[in-house]
Amino acid sequence: MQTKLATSVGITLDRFIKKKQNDFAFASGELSQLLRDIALAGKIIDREVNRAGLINISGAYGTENVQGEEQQKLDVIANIRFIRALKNGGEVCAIVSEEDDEILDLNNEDGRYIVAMDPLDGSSNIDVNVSIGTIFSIFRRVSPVGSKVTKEDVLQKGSEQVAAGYLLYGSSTMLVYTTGRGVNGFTYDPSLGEFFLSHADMKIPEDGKIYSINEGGYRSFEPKVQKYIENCKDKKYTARYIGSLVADFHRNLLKGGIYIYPSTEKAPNGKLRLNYECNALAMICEQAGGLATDGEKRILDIQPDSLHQRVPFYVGSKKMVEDAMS
Ligand code: AHM
Ligand code: MG
Repeated sequence: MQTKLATSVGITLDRFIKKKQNDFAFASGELSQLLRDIALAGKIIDREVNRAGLINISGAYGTENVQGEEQQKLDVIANIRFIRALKNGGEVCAIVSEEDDEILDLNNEDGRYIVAMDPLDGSSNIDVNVSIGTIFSIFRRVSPVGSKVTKEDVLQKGSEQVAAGYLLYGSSTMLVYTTGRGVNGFTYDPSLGEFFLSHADMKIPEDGKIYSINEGGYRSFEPKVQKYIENCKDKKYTARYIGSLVADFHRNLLKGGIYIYPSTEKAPNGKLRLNYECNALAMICEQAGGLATDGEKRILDIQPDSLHQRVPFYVGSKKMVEDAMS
């Protein structure tokens, strides 16, 4: 495994970003600042997530509290926090979010970047105190700076991402990201309010023994998926499924495994969204040496045609994804 805790403790995310700034093709410092904005939003969400257990005291989200104020759901709060952090940062001109039907035009025509995000994924796990995550993709706009944001800006292929990452709110909170030169993971120390480099240059094991799929849908999967599951059982692989994409992905990234959300009878394109769930994890996985496909095509090569488009998703260790495809 690639964990390099001993050598890395002490490097904060800020220092790391600064050190790596010259790696960027456009080293103006804006992308570095944007990554810092995301980390800040992550810290704020971490705080909210850790208070979620107080829900029974302060009133359930979505209901009124004792003062008669509306309690907002945690995923809505996360969305608001992220948008605010990105707006205040000033580098972003538009956001695509799972929480919003339309493109969020920040009316910042000087912003060079587009962010696609799922501010709080796996939110059905909040009430049961199970890990959840934030997923983000960063693109450079294709339209000229100083003009209105266009649909082409926000509907870019995953291969155009300049950076992508996720935050995992688990037993520790982690930020894992790539700018196309490998993957690095940072663990949050809440007592210091800092992320520290804990997983330098992450690599996914080439092969693995964990398969992650909601097997409850078995009868509605295509025969090829059913066959692959049977194959996993024949090989006595381990089944692990949290139902929280970031957590399932992160475990497989560290230990070696495959995550599958296939097409089903009810959902022929699967459940997960290309623009703000699959693209980011596909880029991270490839950068760590793994693969990501929709069953036929490389995820990063799919041209999106709508904001909330869904795709079947097979992601993980290279050999396992290749096996599943054959
Ligand atoms: P969400 O964006 O509504 O939270 O749904 C996405 C989540 C993923 O985190 C998870 O992998 C998947 O849905 C689980 O779906 P299912 O319950 O169908 O297995
Ligand atoms: Mg989601």
